[in-house]
Amino acid sequence: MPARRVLSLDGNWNYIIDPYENGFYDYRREPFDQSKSGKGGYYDNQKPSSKQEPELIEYDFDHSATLQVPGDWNSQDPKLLYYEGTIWYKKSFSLKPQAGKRYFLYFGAINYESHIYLNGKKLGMHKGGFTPIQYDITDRLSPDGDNFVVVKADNTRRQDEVPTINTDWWNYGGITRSAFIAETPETYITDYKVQLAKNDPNTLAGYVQLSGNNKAGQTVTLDIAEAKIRQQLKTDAEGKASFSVPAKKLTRWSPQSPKLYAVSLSSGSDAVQDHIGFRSIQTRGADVLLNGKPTFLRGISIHDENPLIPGRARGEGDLRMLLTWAKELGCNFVRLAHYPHNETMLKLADELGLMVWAEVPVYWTISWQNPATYQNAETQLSDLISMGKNRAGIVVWSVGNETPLSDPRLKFMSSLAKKARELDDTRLISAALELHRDGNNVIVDDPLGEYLDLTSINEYAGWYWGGKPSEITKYTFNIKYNKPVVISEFGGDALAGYHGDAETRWSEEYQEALYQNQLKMLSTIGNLRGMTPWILTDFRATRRQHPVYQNGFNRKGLISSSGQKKKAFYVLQEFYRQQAQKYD
Ligand code: GCB
Repeated sequence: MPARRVLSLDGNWNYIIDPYENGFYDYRREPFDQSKSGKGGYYDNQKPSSKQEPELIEYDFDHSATLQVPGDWNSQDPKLLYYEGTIWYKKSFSLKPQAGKRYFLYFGAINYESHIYLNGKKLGMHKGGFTPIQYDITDRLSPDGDNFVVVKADNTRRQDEVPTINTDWWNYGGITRSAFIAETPETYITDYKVQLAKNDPNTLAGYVQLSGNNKAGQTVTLDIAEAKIRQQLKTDAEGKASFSVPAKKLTRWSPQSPKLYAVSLSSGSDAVQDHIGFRSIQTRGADVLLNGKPTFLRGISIHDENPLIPGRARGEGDLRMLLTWAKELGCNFVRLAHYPHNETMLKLADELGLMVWAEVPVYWTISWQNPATYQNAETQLSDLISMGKNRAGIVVWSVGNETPLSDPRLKFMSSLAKKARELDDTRLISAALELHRDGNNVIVDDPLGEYLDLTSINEYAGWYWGGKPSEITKYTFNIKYNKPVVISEFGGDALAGYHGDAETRWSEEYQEALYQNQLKMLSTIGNLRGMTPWILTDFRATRRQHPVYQNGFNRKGLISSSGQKKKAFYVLQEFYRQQAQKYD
């Protein structure tokens, strides 16, 4: 519900570090919130009552320190840098509910498992560190206006979760994205989709969904004033109004001209506004067609991290900085790896003219055989698609990254790919695949490729295999599918300011030579239609232990953790300049 924020909950939240989960379990390890009274946990936010003898209460939010929301906890207190476990957050707020209104509590993201309580009562539990959480709290607000919300955030890594225990990024915990309360009328617009129809770029198609007691038989108005589109629709018994409107004259969104239209939807006393772009994306043989015209995806991979903090990006300024760097590199495309990024990021990409590859954290070795793990991945995928479906920039849904071949994995991944297509057949479906080698032959024949629109591989010649950068041009690619090839990763670490020759690992010159030779090698792939090298900026990664060159950072960034551009940045920039000349 970001369109109708009424009360921001961003800012200071009191917090309690609770590695033993004393605020959740009693001394017999039974959860307080499952007990008869439901009481006893930190979510009670209990205070000694003044009249009686002072009760024993062994916590006190109001005298505890504070953390900033949005923001991970790791980067806000040195003792939390490596912390994995539970932290309790509390914020008091005043809001008097008005008759005839509904109220929703919204969190952009909480990593990873969250239990959320309002005024001492549980609203629910959510898993997944990168997707929004929302509860209807209309009947839970206190009539006198004094309220408090308590969140148990737990970033413990577990094998059966999504992602699983092993990743190559920092396990930032906490309420990492904005929190707020939204207010709506009793009957309200809960969802909408306004996009060009599949295979018919001259038609706008979509729906508006109402919720609430009077959702059936209501009039809904779709208004795109600038395009002189105004339609009155009627909702069906389920509160849904679908539409299909001629849209020949709409200016198409593209990176060269990222045209967005002000779209307004209203019904009764409710109204939402959005800025939406319209474009088509398809493949034909080896080509990616944007608005019917072949394009080359000049991309870069990005984590949701501001390397200068360093920590999770905390607001629009951080996100704009990342995308401005991508534009400076000459990109028309970004891979938002390896999990759903902030909704603000998706909107900024629309505004700045960047196509987007959006991904779910099905990364490396997930528990392929566990049905709950699959369900979790599918829910995260559905939430991502739901959040991004009106964004013109998003052209690719990626269902995972570098997942090792096996039958259970193929079943899991192909089911996810089918699900993505079922939820949204107007965008391309992909996944970052692996390769295998036979001599100088690089072979791509992962059977998952059948289910995907692009052939995307992560390929680390010159870093993890293949010898020195100068040796890699001997490799040739043997790719089973006649589809556009978009190389989802290549790269190597370089410590900014460390210089050597082209064979000195960790030096800027090594990374520069690696990019030069990678681009030569990849240019021999006939179907090459894009790439998202790894990665725009250095980022924190626990696996990266070298005390001199890494120091807890993956240094494959083209920009360092202090914002310095490395030599390889300019190699890719020049290559993209040439591609833009050819295609734009
Ligand atoms: C990969 C992963 C990425 C890592 C990168 C690396 O293949 O997809 O998450 O960070 O390699 O640096 O090794």
